Amino acid sequence: MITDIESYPRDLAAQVLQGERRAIARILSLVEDGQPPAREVLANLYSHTGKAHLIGVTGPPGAGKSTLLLGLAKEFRARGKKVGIVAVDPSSPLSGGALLGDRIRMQELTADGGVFIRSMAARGHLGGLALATSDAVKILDAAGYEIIFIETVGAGQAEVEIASEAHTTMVVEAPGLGDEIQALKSGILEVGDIFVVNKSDREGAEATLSALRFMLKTEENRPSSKWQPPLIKAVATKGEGVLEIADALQKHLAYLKESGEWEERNRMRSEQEVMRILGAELLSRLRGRLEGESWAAILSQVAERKLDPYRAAEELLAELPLPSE
Ligand SMILES: Nc1nc2c(ncn2[C@@H]2O[C@H](COP(=O)(O)OP(=O)(O)OP(=O)(O)O)[C@@H](O)[C@H]2O)c(=O)[nH]1
Ligand SMILES: [Mg+2]
Repeated sequence: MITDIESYPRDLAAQVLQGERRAIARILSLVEDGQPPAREVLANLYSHTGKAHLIGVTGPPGAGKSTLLLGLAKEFRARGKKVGIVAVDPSSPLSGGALLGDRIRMQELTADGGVFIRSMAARGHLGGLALATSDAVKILDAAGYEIIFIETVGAGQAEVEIASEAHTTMVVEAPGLGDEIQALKSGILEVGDIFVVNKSDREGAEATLSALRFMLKTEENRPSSKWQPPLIKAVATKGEGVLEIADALQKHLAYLKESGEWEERNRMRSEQEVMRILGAELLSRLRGRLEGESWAAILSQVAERKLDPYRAAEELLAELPLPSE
């Protein structure tokens, strides 16, 4: 029982470090709601993070990402790893929307405590979903989950950003999504480390495979890296391809460590995170300084075309005690 308010964040952090599931769930909710004690707890956990292999999983809605992740979680359990899954604002949340069969499989998986699955929203988090997600990942990392999957839907800018937070990015495609593949070109192709064509039991799988293979061969789509992203065929519902994907993930981890990219990606992630927090904090403090009315007044002047947005930003910035440029 926790009674002392002062020591609450420390106690909660200690329980998370022990891997206590109820404490993990509690702090995850505090993070989502943007509750102040969350920062205290995170501060106590931070030095214990940095061990987990973070894997971003992205792709169009319904491609089979969640189904694939349940299979991968089971496979990595068999390989002796603890697995965390964070589903970011999913259109079909793992808990509520998942099919009955999936729910039963989920319960089997999480029963021994070796798998932790959580859907994230960002109800009150200052920095939005991206920051809430990286907080959630840190919590699971500190709690001893060695492999953490971060599932995002789509291939837009936000998803690319969240995916690039990870050490390894896995792109899951499915047949019959020709237009999606075109959209892939614009971002995810550059950040993808492993490509999966799921639903290979469906018509059109070969066409999707060769389209992707062709795009991956086109050198200008890829950054200069020694890693050649594998393209793997899968049928998540039958567990086909899961072994190959698990092997590819472990191979990529080994590559990152050997090449020094592990440290490089970690440094980049830390920098991005601090910048995000700084941006969110500055904005929130600025809003706190201004009367609600003057903020609204300036914004309506912009809407009425009486003030241009750059000058509006200048006027708002003038409220902060910073030397202006
Ligand atoms: N035929 C076939 N169906 C599959 C396969 N993998 C998944 N499905 C089905 O496709 C549907 C969507 O699967 P999910 O795993 O929820 O897909 P998702 O990408 O996580 O979906 P969102 O999170 O909503 O974007 C479910 O009905 C799955 O049973 C597959 O390999 N073959
Ligand atoms: Mg899903």
